[in-house]
Amino acid sequence: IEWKLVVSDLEKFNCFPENPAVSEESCKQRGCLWEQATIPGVPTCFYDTIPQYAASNIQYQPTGITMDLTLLENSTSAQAAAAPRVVSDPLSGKISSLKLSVTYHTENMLQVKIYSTSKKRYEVPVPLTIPSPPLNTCENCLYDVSVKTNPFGLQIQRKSSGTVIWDSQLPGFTFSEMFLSISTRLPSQYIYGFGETDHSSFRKNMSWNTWGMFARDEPPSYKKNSYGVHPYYMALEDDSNAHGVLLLNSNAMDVTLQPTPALTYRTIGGILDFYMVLGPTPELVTQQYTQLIGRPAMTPYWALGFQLSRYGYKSDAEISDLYSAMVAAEIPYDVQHVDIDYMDRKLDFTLSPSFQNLSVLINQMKTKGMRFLLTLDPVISGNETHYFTFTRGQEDNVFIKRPDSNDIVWGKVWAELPNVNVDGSLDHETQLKLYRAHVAFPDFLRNSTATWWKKEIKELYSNPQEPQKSLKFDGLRIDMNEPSNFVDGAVGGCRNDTLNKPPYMPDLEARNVGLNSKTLCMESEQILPDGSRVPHYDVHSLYGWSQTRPTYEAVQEVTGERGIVITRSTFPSSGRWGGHWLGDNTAAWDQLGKSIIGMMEFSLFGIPYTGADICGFFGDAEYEMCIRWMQLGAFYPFSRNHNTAGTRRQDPVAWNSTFEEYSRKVLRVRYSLLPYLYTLMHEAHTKGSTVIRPLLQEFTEDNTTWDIDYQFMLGPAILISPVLERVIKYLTHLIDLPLTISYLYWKTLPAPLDHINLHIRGGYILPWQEPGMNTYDSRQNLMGLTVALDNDGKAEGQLFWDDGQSIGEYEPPESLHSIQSNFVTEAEHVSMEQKTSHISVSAADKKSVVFGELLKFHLLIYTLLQIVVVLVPQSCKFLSLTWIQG
Ligand code: MIG
Repeated sequence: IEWKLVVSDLEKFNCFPENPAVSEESCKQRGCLWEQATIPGVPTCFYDTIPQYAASNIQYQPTGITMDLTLLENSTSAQAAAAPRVVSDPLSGKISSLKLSVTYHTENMLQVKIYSTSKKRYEVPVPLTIPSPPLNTCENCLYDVSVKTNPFGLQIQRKSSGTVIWDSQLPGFTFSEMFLSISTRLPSQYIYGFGETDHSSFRKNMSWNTWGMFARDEPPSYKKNSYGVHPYYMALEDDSNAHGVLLLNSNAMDVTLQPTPALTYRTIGGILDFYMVLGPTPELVTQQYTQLIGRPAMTPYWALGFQLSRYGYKSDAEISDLYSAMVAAEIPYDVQHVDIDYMDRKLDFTLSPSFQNLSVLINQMKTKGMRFLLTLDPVISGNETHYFTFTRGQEDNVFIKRPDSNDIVWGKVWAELPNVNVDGSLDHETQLKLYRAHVAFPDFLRNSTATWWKKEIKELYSNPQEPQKSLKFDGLRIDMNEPSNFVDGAVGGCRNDTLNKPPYMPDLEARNVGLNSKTLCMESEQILPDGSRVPHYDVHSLYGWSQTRPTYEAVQEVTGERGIVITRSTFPSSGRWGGHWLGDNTAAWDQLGKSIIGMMEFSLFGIPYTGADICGFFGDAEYEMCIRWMQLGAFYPFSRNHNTAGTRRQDPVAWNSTFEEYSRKVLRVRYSLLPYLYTLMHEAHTKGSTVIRPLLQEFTEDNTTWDIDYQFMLGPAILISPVLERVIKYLTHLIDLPLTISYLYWKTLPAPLDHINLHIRGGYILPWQEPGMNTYDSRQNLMGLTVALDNDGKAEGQLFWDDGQSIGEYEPPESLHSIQSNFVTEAEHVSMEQKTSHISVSAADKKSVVFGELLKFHLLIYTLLQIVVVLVPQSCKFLSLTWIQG
């Protein structure tokens, strides 16, 4: 008789994640159960239920719990731990005594930290904002935590509903030197987040899917880990409450989602440090999450203008022609980018002979109100003779070196050798050999590096030797900061197999090569701000994060203005200093929809200033697709048309007059809505609210919105329904549209090629302004409010207005305060602390509303009202108010 333990598929937790085709023998050797699976993805080798750690010394305090976790002597894994390490089993070598602490930080936020006491392990150096003073009682907390001892696990419950949002009383909890794993049950099938990876839907597919996270120069493509790392998800509970969970860990990891519903984290270093926020609404979840990781940077007004870029501009003259053509076609645009083309042989802080007039061009365009963004790569060539950027970096000891040595870890990226004639027809390998320079990677975790980097940026802006070469940029784009490397590891190879090919290799693109694939050797030494030395293995995914802050500070220091930084690689809290473009997408129809999902995810990650390369980066864009993309991209917070070298031009003046007309039309809509968008960015900065808003954030009660990712909202009041497919003249899917959006609502919406469907939600007042050629112009124009009443005849809205570019408190000018206080008499409330004027129109009596002494008007129910406000150019004073009905 053979005894068989019956475990239902849903209760199987993978015991052999490194090999889905594991043999029965190897599985059993590890002490796990084996059964052939019929459903794809269900693990064949899974844990039994024998507990591996026991909790003891459990101390309950008013604001937390502490306990010891001890590896059980008789557990199979303990035997494995004692046994010699066979085939470098990642599950062997468990740490026998751990500590677990639960800290109730606020009524809606708690931390669960599992760490080792015997040996200090690496912890993520990202500063978080823990609200102080600490709680002294958790009576009003939204959550309850209980400890299960046999088997050990934690349960976290939402008090109000009793829903268990976290339950780790599951097999497989492992804490060893280079493999940490924990599983939890989830309260529902509605999980959002985890990045940066290309997802085909906003809601995560729960059918046994694994996603890897490790920063990598990898164009978005299904399931591949790309540029940034965000081990964060938001969950919707079945009754519409929402919560968020961050695993603060920067090591390479993967996460498996299974329909139980449950998830498993597997990371290969650091500790297990979770932060949970309890909402209970999705908007509150993001607000609480950004309170913890830091609120997003305030964008200048111009950064919300349309932007043009491409890789492969041949000269400054080409950009100058483009600008003239845009002006002639009267298409609004604010920001011109220059890619690495402006550099001499792609060396940071140098100027190409073909761009000798760039500085003149920048200065000229700026007199017309335009703005400029330059690209910088992190790497610095070591093959030059008089290249101060490198020599000063050497003097200041900023470059990453091999451990315990003075040898720079050399890589190869774009930078070219001196005196080579670049022949673009050569293949990548030959190019690498023949003309790519050896480059060093600055270690941005060191303060000395930040100081050096700022100085180099300053000289780019104000060139001391050749002042006529100074480039008066307004912001910087930092690329290749995963960091990307064209050789795996280093020139000359890596020297530490354990770190580059760890016992457990997460489900990553690097899987077949090693973690050093397309980046640095994992043993490369980095120095934390506290002076401690860590291998690149631990901090790899923080590289882009660590570059963003010094770059942003440099932009502000040299320009004296608010400025922006756009970074390719991000980590939780990057939004405090930068925005993010969604990377190297493709000129293909399926990418339009994916860009919406990408933006929604970065909304959750606290990085609202995002957008994809409009019309696609790789490949030649097609006419109709590019029009549809211009229409969609006109509602990206970061709205930029950009493509790669060698592809056909796709900017609005590259096609024909119809293309120009349609681009003008939709960009004029964007520009007219900029006061609203700017107010949203300010709310994101001060309150952490989302800008690109999935419908579920606003209509959480209606669970049909929980799966919608082909339409999105801009803040609470505008719904955007783009055309995402070829030759669709009518959208039919708006049947799902929540009924509260009442204006311009039909079941099917005509969608001819010149048209994108927008809805204004009843109950909201939108500030608007006549569009101009750029925001410098538009800000001088007439301003107004569009009032869309709800069914009770009420509407409310907000406007944040300041000079749009100063660093600091972002306060509206005095005059605006005083004028707006006139509204207070009848407005419901105006919150001056928030520096936001809250104009609330109350027309419950359906008669008249008096705005101070300035304005009297009747609100007609079910009518869109336009209130026209005239601003005196520059000074932001209201001159007079009139209103136009209908
Ligand atoms: O290996 O600077 O994502 O926007 O145009 C490609 C050249 C390097 C990648 C960026 C892209 C940029 C390109 N860069």
